[in-house]
Amino acid sequence: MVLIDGKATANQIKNEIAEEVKAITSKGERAPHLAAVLVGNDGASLTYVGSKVRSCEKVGFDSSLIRLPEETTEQELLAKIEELNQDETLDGYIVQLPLPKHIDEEKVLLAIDPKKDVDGFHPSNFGRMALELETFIPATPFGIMQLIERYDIDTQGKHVVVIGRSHIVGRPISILMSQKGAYGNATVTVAHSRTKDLKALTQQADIIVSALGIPGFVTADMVKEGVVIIDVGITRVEDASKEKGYYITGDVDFDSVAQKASYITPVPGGVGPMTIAMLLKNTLLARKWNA
Ligand code: BQF
Repeated sequence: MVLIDGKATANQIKNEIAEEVKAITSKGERAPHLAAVLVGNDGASLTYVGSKVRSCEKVGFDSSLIRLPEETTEQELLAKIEELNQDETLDGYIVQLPLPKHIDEEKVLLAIDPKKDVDGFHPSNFGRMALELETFIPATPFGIMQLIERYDIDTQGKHVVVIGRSHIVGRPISILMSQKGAYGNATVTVAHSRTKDLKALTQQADIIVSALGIPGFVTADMVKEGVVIIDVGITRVEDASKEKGYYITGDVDFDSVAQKASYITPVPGGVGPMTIAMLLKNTLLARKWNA
């Protein structure tokens, strides 16, 4: 069994990005600049944007964290987005999800200039991805593809079962893995809450990508010997004995499934850190494409 070390791979990618930043700034050009908009005070969201900002500093990017109060109206947020679209010192930005319930997420994503949409969530970027045009690939699926590539996992003609059809993970990874290419050409099944007999599907799977958010959902009896496991689930479980008052865990019953797997990603330290690294990668691409 090979443990896929997302943390080490993400650090390697960050080091590669830092080298590119040095090459840019040594020419006298400004460093890439990423901004993040956070509406409200959700604890997990604060953690996520915090690590995005810290990662920017680590690779030599400029970063801006724009915090807006929970009560911010949709109109006020759209005005801020218009401002960011016009800001020529900014290469890319993200709006941290989820947004408060009184704000229409779809409207907000549509307002982001696709050229600055480093999360790749704008419909035109999603469409470009589906059509294999140059674009920003959403950070989590981009990170999964990088792990598959850097661990040289064979996907040709393999059966991939994706559990979950979210716009951010399940749907895009299903598209990417079925595309032509060295780390594509897979046959992909997208399973979801209405899927009948999921176990019969996962038992057939060469590769399982689980993006569900239910701890321990994928158990050893559901997988075959030699399976590749990509665990995208991130659930916070309250635990007073932990320093932070919680621990994070994935969708996969790691200890039992690892015994049958050829490759497996841990949680934490698997796909999560890659998400941050690929956001930086997209910002560097924005810097290049918009120059
Ligand atoms: C790790 C996210 C759900 C909803 C909105 C490292 C992250 C997570 C885990 C991280 C996520 C999840 C992010 C680990 C960003 C991934 O060591 O396992 C990093 O920061 N993520 C987000 O910005 O918004 C989310 C999940």
